[in-house]
Amino acid sequence: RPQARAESGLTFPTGFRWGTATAAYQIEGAAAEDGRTPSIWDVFSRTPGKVRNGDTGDIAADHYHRMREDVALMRDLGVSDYRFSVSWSRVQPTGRGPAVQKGLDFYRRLTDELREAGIRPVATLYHWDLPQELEAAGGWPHRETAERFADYAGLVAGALGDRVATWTTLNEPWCAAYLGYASGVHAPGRTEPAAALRAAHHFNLGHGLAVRALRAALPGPAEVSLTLNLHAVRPLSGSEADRDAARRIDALGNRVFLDPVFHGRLPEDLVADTAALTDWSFVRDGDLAVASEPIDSLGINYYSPTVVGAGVSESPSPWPGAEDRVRFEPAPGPRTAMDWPVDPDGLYELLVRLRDELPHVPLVITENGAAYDDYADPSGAVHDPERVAYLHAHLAAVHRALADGVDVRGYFLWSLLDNFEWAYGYGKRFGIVHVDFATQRRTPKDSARWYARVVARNGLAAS
Ligand code: PNW
Repeated sequence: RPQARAESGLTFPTGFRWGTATAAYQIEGAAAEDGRTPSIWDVFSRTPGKVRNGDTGDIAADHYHRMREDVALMRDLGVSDYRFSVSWSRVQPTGRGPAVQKGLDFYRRLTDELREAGIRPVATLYHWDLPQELEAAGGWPHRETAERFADYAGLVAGALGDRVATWTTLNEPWCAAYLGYASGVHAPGRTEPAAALRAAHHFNLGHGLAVRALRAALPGPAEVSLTLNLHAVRPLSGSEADRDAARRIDALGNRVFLDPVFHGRLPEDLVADTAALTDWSFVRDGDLAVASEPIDSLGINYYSPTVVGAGVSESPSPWPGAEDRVRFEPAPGPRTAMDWPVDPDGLYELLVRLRDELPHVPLVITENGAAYDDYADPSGAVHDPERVAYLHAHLAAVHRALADGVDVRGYFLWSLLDNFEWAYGYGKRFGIVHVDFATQRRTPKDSARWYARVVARNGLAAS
């Protein structure tokens, strides 16, 4: 598929999808408008001490009221696709029962606007904002949440089915299960490692049930997908102990989702590693057949690799059962403002692994990007040279993977706008468009102009 490496730079395959990505709670604001009720992130962010600076998504980037302006920004970028998420609390406030028409109307207007701009809508059904009433009933460790998620998926597909090009069930169930229920740094802030493993299973189950609900409700064939933040796991050394640490993290971070979803099985080593926490009896007959309902592509979010060795890590840990076995070492080299290492080889390694393990599954990079402080000059122009360098290096890694036969269909840059960066609040800026949160003024950064040129030439200029 990739074209020859031309002297003029790196050209991507014809039809490669270039997009930007956002998520509802991070940009929409309007937290109490048109019938929306609190999600776990509203409750968590209003709990003192949970989010830096006490920031909440109450207003965020006010996208709910500035949607047309934001689509116009994407039209100027020239992107082919836009990945957004649907706020469950906006369309089905209690997580049960009928839809709120005004909530659905927002996404109708958004998808209308996108189609008029010639941009394919890519909708994620769950980007972490569980209706609080479902958390009160037990949240994702509770099996019923998976069933309610499937109902909600069917309801949204019934309303928007004719206007969404790609449906993604879940965004990063690793974060939602382990950061939400084990380390507690994300909503709902619980620190119960056994419950986090139950949550991981119910995410797999909910995904499969939602795939079935989508297929049943959609008017025609559509692309149905799942987005995982897979970990490019590297052992610190070739020692048996370090390699075993890497195997554990690969099981807990990657195969816990990949095996049920693509092979209809649980990793045996994962079950053994976590035996002190659970006997996995919450996995019922037939669940893994549901979880492995066929899908059309796999979305991958990549930011940094994960380097591990034998040792111990902090508690509460986002890795259930691995606290006293595994230590995490930052990869060497430069870091972003999140303190995450810049390591594009990790993305290449991950893509090649997936080519070998899932040769028939088309891949899409559904998130990649970086937080950096940016600099406004006296004219008001916003400069972010480190972000441009980060993006260039990661796209070069994607191109290298394409050249090595990995079936990558598209790339979505995280993120279109500076936004509510979860536990970090508004202090970390991932946008290629700067947002002044006091005035909601949008200013495209240098990286936005750079990305528009990438999209226009379908590739990278010689560096
Ligand atoms: C992803 N971690 O989150 C999310 O999908 C986005 O909503 C988010 O803004 C983006 O990446 C940047 O953070 C992650 O701790 C949050 O490993 C935390 C982790 C990974 C991904």
